[in-house]
Amino acid sequence: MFGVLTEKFQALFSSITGKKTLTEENISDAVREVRLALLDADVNYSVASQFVKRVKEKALGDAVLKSISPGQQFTKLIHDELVALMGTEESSFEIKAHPSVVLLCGLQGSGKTTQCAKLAAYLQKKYPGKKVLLAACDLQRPAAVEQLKTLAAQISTPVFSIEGETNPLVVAEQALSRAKAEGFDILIVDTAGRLHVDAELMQQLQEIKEVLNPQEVLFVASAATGQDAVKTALEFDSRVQMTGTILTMLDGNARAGAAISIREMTGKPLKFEGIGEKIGDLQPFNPHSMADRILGRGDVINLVRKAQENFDEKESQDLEKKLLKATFTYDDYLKQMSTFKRMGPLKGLLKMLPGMSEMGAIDFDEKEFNQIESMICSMTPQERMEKVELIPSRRQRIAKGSATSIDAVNRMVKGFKKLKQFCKEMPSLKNQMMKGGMKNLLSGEKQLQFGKKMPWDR
Ligand SMILES: Nc1nc2c(ncn2[C@@H]2O[C@H](COP(=O)(O)OP(=O)(O)OP(=O)(O)O)[C@@H](O)[C@H]2O)c(=O)[nH]1
Ligand SMILES: [Mg+2]
Repeated sequence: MFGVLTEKFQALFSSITGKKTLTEENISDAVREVRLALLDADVNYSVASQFVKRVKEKALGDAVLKSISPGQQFTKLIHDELVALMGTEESSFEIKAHPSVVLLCGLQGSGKTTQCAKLAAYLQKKYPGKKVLLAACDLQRPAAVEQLKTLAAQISTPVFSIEGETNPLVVAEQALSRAKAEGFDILIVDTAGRLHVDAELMQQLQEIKEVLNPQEVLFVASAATGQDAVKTALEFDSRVQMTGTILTMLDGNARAGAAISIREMTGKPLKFEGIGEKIGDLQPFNPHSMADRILGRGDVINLVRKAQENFDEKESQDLEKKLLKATFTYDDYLKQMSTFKRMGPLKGLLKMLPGMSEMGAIDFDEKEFNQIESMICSMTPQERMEKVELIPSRRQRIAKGSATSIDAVNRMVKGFKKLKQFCKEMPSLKNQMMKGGMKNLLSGEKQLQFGKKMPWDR
C-alpha cells in the first residue's frame, strides 16, 4: 500500500537495529531519514516536522539511549508515534437517533457515492435488522442517482430520490421525512462532488447539513489527492464541521501521506478506509493496523476481523478447545484450511500477514493450500487422528494419492506438528489472543508460523 515509504522505513530499521549504541548523532541521522521518507510520501510538511520532533525528543530521552536494545526501542517509538498521529483508537459508529443521519461530502471523484453503498452494506452487517435508507442528493452529475441505485440494488437497500427534482435540499428534506415516517434507523446521504472554492456549492452543502442535522458529516478523501486533500478538508470542516474522514483509494496508492495528515490537521478522526471498488471493500480505520501496514508489519487486526466474519462460532470454539488440549487432528487442520479458503482470495489475505510482503512470500499461492487439502484427504482416518505413526511408506502412499511429493508431505506434517506444538507451549499467548475479541483466531497461530520476527518483537 505504502510501497516506497514502507521500504524506506524497513531499510532504516535494519540499519539502526544493527547499531550497538545509539548516539545523539545517529539518532539525528535516522530522524532526518524519517522526515524525508514522510515528505516523500506526501505527508503534510508541518505534520512531518512535528512528527520527527516528537520522535527525536523521545529517542534522546533516557528510555531509548539506556535501553538494552536501543534499535528496537527506536523502531517501536516510530510505530507508536505513527499510531498516535492517526488517532490511537479505532472510532466506532453507533446509532444515536432514529434515523441516525450520515452525510457524505468531498471533492469530485473522491468516492462518495461508492462509499455510501459500502457504508450501508457495512452498517447492515454490523446492525442486523436495522433499516438503512440511502438518499440521492447529487443532482449535479447526470448519472449520479442511477449510480447509487445500481450499487444499492446489489445490497438490497432502498434509495430515496425524486425524479425531475433539481434542488438537493428538497430531496434531503423529503428523504429525512420518509426515513422518520417509515422507521428507518440509518439515513446515508450522497452529495455532489464540489470544490472547496466553489462558494455556491459550499453554501448549498451547508444548507443540506442544516436541514438534516446529521449525526455524522464524513469527509471523503481520496488518497490520490495529494497535498490538496488537507487544505480541502480544512475548508470543508470550517463550513460543515465534519465529524470524521473516510479515506478512499488506499489500494494501489503509495503516496497516501497527505490523506493521513488530515487527522492531525483537522483534529477529526479517520473513521473508515476504502480499500477497493467492491461493496465489501470498506473497513473501520484502525490506527494500529495502519501503522503496521505502513511499516510493512502486516495487517493482523484486519486479518482477525476477516477471520471473525468468516468463522463458524461453534466450529472455532471446538477447534480452540482441541488446540488447548492438544487433541487437534489432521481433520481439524483441514477444517482450518477450508476456513482460510472461505476468507477470500488468498493473496489479499496473505498480504495481511506480518512479514509476508517483505519476504516476497506473496507468491505462496492457493495451490499450496489445495495440496495440503489433497494430502490430508489421502490419509486414512487412523492417520488423520494420529493413531498411527506416519512412517516413510505411509508418507509415500500419501504423496502418490495426492499427486504430490514426499517432500511436500514432509513439509505438511512438519507444519501441522509445529502448529500443535506451538499451541501446547503457548497457553498464555493463546489466552492473550482470546481476549479482546480475538478468540476465534486459530489462524493467529498461522500468522505467527509464517510471520518473520520484526525488530520490535521481543
Ligand atoms: N480503487 C478504488 N476505487 C474506488 C474506491 N472507492 C471508489 N472507487 C472508485 O472510484 C470511482 C469514483 O467513485 P465515486 O463513488 O463515483 O466518486 P464520487 O465522489 O461519488 O464522484 P462524484 O460524484 O463524481 O463527485 C469509481 O470508479 C469507484 O468505483 C476505493 O476505495 N478504491
Ligand atoms: Mg458521486
